[in-house]
Amino acid sequence: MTNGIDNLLHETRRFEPSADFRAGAVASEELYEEAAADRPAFWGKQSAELLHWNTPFTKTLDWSNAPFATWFEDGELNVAYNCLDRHVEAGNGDRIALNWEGEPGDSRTFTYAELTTEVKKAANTLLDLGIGKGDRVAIYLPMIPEAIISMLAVARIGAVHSVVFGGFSAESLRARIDDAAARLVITADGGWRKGKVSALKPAVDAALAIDGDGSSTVEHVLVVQRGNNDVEWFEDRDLWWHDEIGRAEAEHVAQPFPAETPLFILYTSGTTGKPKGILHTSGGYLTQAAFTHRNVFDLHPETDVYWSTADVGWITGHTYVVYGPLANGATQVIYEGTPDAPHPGRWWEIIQKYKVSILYAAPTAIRTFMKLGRQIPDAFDLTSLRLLGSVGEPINPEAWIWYRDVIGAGKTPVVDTWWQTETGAIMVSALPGVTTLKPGSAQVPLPGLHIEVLDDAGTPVGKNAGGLLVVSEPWPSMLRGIWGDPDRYVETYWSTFPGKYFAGDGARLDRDGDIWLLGRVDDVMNVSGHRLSTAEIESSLVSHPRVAEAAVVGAADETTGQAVVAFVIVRVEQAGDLRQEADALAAELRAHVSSQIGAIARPKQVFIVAELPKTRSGKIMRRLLRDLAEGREIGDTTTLADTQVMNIISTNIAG
Ligand code: 6R9
Repeated sequence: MTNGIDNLLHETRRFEPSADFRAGAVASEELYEEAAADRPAFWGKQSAELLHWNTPFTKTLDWSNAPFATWFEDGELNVAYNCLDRHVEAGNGDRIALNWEGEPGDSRTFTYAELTTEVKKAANTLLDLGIGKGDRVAIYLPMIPEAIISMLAVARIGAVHSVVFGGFSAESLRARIDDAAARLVITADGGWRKGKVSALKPAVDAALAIDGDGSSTVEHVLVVQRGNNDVEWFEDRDLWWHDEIGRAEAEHVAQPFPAETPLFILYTSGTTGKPKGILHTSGGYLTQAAFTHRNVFDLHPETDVYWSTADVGWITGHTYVVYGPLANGATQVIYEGTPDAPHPGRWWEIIQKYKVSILYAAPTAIRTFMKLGRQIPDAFDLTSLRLLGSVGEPINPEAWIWYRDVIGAGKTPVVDTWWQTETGAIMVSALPGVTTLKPGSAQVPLPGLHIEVLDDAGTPVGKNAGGLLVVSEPWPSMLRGIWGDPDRYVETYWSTFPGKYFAGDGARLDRDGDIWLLGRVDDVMNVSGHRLSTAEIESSLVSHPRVAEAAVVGAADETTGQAVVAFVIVRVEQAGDLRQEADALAAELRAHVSSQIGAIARPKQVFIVAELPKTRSGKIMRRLLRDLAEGREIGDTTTLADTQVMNIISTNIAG
């Protein structure tokens, strides 16, 4: 047995593109050939075709100061103009840009012309507040149109946004404000979540009061009225969005900026230490955002209705809610609230209402819906869907199949897209209409990218072997650094394998050379000297008909080094009387894994639980489960979406 992933690699289901899909597909086989001939030239061609450059670039990649890259350096463009005005000028001003759905059921629609006007007014407001090129603006908003308007307004004037997810605490917000020295915070009184208003402004007030002497870099707080909850008001600092926008000029001419102008900072947690401010710039980022959004999602902007369920607080919200779709002139849906408010069919109701044709969501959501049962989506008309995407974690083959069968009527392609905050845009994915799909595998690097799997010595592993995922050549939307910390950038990403970008993910190539992601390398277990991946055992558990979701950790074990410990959520429709049967089910699941993968992978313990600890972006925090499995005090839970979850799990296990 080699390294344990064989179970996943024995997945034999294959889905060829249908003739219809192939005939109408945006992507084509030729893209790979073209890109292979000359990568930088390929990206230059894509950029010139997909974007409007006020000053065309004459250079593509400059890697002479590696690992600090520039792309299209002597070109000039305006990112917001590319996402807005040019569509209006091309005669598409009446096309809907945003269909926004509030959690309580209110809705707002913006055409491209209307969105352009709103962004112009917001840009003028920022200028009136003294914000200019290079200044940092923190955005701490719910999923409301103003979040997108703010980001584009900041981009339009050459300033830099730092979006902080609305679920983060005052402390986290303050740390991010300080690190970027933000001059302005854009927030809301509150937003709707799980059926009630969740206040936001108090967190901003608290964040700015943390040092007690008001000495933060923030000069103003611009407040959108959304929750209508009472808020404290600081006269010389706070301004209502509607007052300022109400008196702003509606005309603003976008000025071009050099391609390497910083566009945004987005903080992401490292394994240890303070969050890293990942820096992205303009021309290269927008090129790959637009290219991937068009080709991976097979976007036909005249007819498609696209919905990415991500919050703008995450990279997926930046690239695939704001910049990619709008650069491509897409019509999209955005939704303020949680999937279960006010009822568990809310997502499917939204798809039915807006006739969504392309859905981009996370495996954690899909597995949650699996757990609730297909009767919920089956009650809605989902026939408008023609393409499904997945991002954020490995998607187990069973969840992939469920997604295609239940949500996609057994017909839609499912694209599993691997990428990171740092990569800025999708890196590994099938191309719909071109690639034969394999459930559970992210499959192939996109055209124009060079991705390898290396062993510890830095040698490419070849087919049918596992190792570490690297990006071997610079790419247009790559991070340009860590804000204020160039050494940490070099150390974190470029020193494991000199000259190559170390992603921190384990991966394996199958017999065809397709890529299977195995999770972060810190999730790899070592049981009696065998390397086992959490993803593989989790997939085996999820393939059991009674299991909806599973998380596996390696817990320290005196004899085997580590032992496999599994936490399992049972499907609701098959729950039965769990109290009585938990032991029997645990035994059955241990045997199931053993027969599917081998005795070495058999979990030492299986706990049936009601919840799993997840970050706000839906990634399972295995570190906390490891604490539990090893009988330690549970570590820092502040980044959990629901900080009570660990108590619930501890109680489940004790009971
Ligand atoms: C886009 C995003 C990045 C980490 C990444 C990996 C995991 C993302 C994945 C995936 C397997 C996929 N990840 N997509 N693992 N298959 N399709 O999620 O960015 O929040 O920075 O997380 O997420 O472990 O390294 P980010």
